[in-house]
Amino acid sequence: MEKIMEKLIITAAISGAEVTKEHNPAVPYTIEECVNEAGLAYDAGAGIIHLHVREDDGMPTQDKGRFKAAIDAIKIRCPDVIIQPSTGGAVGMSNDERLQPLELNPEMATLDCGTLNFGGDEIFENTENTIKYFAERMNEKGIKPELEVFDKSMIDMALRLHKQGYIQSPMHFELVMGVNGGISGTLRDFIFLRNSIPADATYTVAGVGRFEFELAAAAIIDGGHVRVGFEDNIMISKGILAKSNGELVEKVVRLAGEFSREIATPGEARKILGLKK
Ligand code: KMH
Ligand code: ZN
Repeated sequence: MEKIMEKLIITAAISGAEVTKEHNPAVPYTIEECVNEAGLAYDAGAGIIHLHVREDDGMPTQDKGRFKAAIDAIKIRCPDVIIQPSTGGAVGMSNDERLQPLELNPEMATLDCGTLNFGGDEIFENTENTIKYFAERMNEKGIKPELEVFDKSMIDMALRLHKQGYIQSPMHFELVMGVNGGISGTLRDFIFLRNSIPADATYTVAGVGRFEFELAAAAIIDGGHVRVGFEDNIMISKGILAKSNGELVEKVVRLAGEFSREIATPGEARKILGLKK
């Protein structure tokens, strides 16, 4: 029997912690720039804003006050959008530093499910105990984790922690593919990952760099969900910088239209993901 496809949830990862204005001048640093980029992505069809924040000079921070300022301002511009703060932060931050945005009681937040090389000498560290600690903090507050996996082993870790009661069903995975140090962004590996998650789980795919739109198309066809944004990719097409996160979201909306996949509003995204609000 043919599976009924849910509407497509588009997440915009508007800034990240690694990409800078030197890579693309439209990468947002100030609160005003964040609001503008979130707003353009929302207008184009994004239901979720995956949020990292920075100081005005571009330095990544997990400061609770800075997150509050950004979230409050984004909510004025995009009243119903789902704001999903990062608990990954930037490489080298301590666990408690990374966890600060949870104090603001967001509906969702990322939960990174393993350690990986992050290019050069950088290691993005998430030990088993760190993942358990983060999951417990989210459970206490009823915050839905988006399970960020950069490799197949991280899906296995999430499934083990699910069995142990740290992570509840239905699980929602973020398949981040093409990071230097993680799984590749090939179609073969996409199929491998998506076939490795439970049948009642949902997923969003985030293809890094040139993989962004190929994997978006694959997820649109497969019934999955899509993340785009400057955190993952700064190009609208080969050699051409995207003018905004909104332009990246518009391209996903066009692709979805070609396959008659409707776009979920934030309210519909909440229902699909089982968010409480
Ligand atoms: N910036 C990376 C080290 C997340 O948002 O949870 C971690 C990251 C994952 O971006
Ligand atoms: Zn992130």
